[in-house]
Amino acid sequence: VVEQFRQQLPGELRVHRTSGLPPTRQELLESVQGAEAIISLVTDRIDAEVLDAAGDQLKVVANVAVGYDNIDLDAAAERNVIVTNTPGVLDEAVADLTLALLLATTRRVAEGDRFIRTGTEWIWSPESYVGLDVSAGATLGILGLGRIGMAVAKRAQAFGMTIIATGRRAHHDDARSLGVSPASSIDELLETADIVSLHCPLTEDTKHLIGAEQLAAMKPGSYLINTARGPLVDEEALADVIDSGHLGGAGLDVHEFEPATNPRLRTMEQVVMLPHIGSAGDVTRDEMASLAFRNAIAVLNGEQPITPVG
Ligand code: 8YV
Repeated sequence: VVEQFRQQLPGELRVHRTSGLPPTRQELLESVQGAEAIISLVTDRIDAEVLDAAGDQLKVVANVAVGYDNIDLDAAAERNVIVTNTPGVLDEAVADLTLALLLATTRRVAEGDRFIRTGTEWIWSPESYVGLDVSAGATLGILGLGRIGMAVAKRAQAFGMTIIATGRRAHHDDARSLGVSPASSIDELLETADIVSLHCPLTEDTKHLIGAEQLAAMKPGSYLINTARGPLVDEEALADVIDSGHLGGAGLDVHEFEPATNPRLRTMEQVVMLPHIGSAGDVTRDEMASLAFRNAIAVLNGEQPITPVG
């Protein structure tokens, strides 16, 4: 995708990720100098210091992600820098991975796989690896029903799940047609759902949205799935509640202190952890990169960006 857009760019294109690793803070500060457009990833913290290091000519930061909690929007607005994201193109891929985690935890897929890899002798038994039958009327609670949540609902509907959701969209007809009923509050959703799946953005208000109190309010034996942002969940509280036997398990694609992962959660059989691969489908990643470049090029050409933030 980078090569495809190189010729269309009005100026020079500098690529600072040749090793595959994110740039260090120093490398980031140096690499943005003089840039008119920055194409950023979630691992790049774009704050006032980075924007100032770029200089007054900077016009746009195009994030290759739907989430933009890595960017200081106020600092960008103060400097008249447009910020764009990549909504829409990754909904299906993230929803697929959400269902993968949902099934991996409830039906103990990763646990069974780990067991087989130990090489231990085993004999089939009707009791072994019994998990939650999601297709037997389990209730899925979608916390923060947006585009991705809707794609999750579409899949859950096919599984015959009862679906409840929070968020404005939960009251819309398109949600109703997917079998989604609005939950009156987060508390009601937590108390009712057999599986709670998080799909809200990370903001100051949603940090630790799921803490000790909320985890205690969840149904005994229920599951938490997070393909949104790690800091939505207080991981130590999650480890405590799984340790206590109150929750059935958790599926986490994202982590509170990425790239670090919680050492307690890592030891728990009921927990499935992935390295933030929600949108890592081959077609999806190209579409995300392409949309970010098209946003940047539009702004550089003096046109309206396709998907501005805000
Ligand atoms: C990406 C994501 O993997 O879109 C997001 O907000 O977290 C993921 O889809 C990541 O942002 C790539 O930069």
